[in-house]
Parts: sequence; C-alpha cells; structure tokens
Amino acid sequence: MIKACIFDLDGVIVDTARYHFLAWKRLAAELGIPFTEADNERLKGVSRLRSMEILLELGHITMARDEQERLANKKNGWFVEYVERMTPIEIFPGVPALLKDLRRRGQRVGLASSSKNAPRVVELLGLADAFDNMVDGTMIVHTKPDPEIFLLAARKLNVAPHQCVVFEDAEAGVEAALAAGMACVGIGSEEQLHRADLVLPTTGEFDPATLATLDVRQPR
Ligand code: G16
Ligand code: MG
Repeated sequence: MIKACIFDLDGVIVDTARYHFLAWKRLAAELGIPFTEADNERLKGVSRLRSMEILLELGHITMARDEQERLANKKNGWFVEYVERMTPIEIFPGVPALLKDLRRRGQRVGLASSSKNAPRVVELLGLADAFDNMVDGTMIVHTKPDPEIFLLAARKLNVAPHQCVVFEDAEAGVEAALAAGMACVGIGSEEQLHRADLVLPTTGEFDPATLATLDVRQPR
C-alpha cells in the first residue's frame, strides 16, 4: 500500500524550473555557448555544480574548478533574484488542494528537492505546513539520478521505499525514484519521462484514487 507521496519542487510544485533555465541561459550566453530548452532537460534535477559541468560539456569548454564554482554562484544570484519576486500565485493550479487531499486520505507528504534554495522557495510560497517533511540539496551528497535524496525522504517520513510514490519532472529524478525502489509519477512529456509508472501533463491532474493502481510493486 502506498503510504507516502514525495514531491520534487522545481517543475512539480512551482515553475522555478523556468527560472533555472533562464539563469543558465544567461550564463551560457556570457560564455558563448548555444543553449536550448532541450539542452536544459539534462540540467533538471541535478545539483548546481553538476549542471555547471554539463553546460561546459555542451560548449566543449574546460575550466578550473574554482572558476566553475564562481560562475555557478553567479547563476545562482540571478536565480535567487527571480525567485525573490515569486508569490503563491505561481504555485501550479490544483497543487495545494492535492496536498491537502492526500493528507486527508492519511498519506504522509514529503518534499525532496535537489535545490539548496528549496526552503526559501517553500517559505515564499507559504507551503511549509503542507509537507510532513522536507529534504533539500544541503542534506545530500549524491545528486539525482542517485536515489539518496528519496531514500532519505522516506526514512524521515518513516515509510519503506516501496510504499512511496515520487512526483518528478526530470529524467534524472525519475531514474532516482526507480533506483530507490519507489513508484513514480512523471510530470511533463510522456516521451521524456516514459520510464515513470504514469505520466501526467501537470501535477494538479493527479487523481488520488490512482494511488491504489500504483501499488502493484514488490520491493524493487
Ligand atoms: C532543482 C532543479 C535543478 C537545479 C537543482 C539545484 O532540483 O531541478 O535544475 O540545478 O535543483 O538547485 P540550486 O542551484 O538552487 O541548489 P529539483 O530536485 O527541485 O527539481
Ligand atoms: Mg524538478
């Protein structure tokens, strides 16, 4: 039986994925690297420094580690500027009602975001009370697709991995959920996220009655 729902933040609860893209695109332009939304898919869900490495790979550029860190921090400054202007209106439609409904049905509800900015984003959105527990990028060593973040979230929620379903918009996140032995609902395109158990265009469309159908899995 599914006992916990674990949500990614960027691209699942709110469209901060858009702000990550805009900030990386701005940095790419400074570096003379062509950077499209398709390229950006590889950056979704992975850590800031891993994203930096991927961007440099795309541009066939090598760079010292401290310079990479400086540029990644620069990108983060832009991202934070965008984020600080955010209001609860930017929460995806139907998400607050869904989180409440899941809890009413006795589900534990957790957040697992690779972002070190996740606590601030959740605060700005007024969603802190919507989650039983939160795991963010400051609490993990290995970034998605490593399962660490979801296993930690399950442990904090006091639920076994195979009793969890993860909501994810990133390919790396879907891989991480599967590697954790969890069910996964992909949010976005079927083509990109076909490895998920179910793919929906938006989070708000999830019908909690579907939880029972996700519960077919033995521990993976
Ligand atoms: C998010 C984004 C990633 C971003 C990562 C790190 O993960 O999807 O694109 O690179 O966080 O963010 P920051 O630079 O703010 O620490 P998630 O797991 O919420 O999708
Ligand atoms: Mg995401």
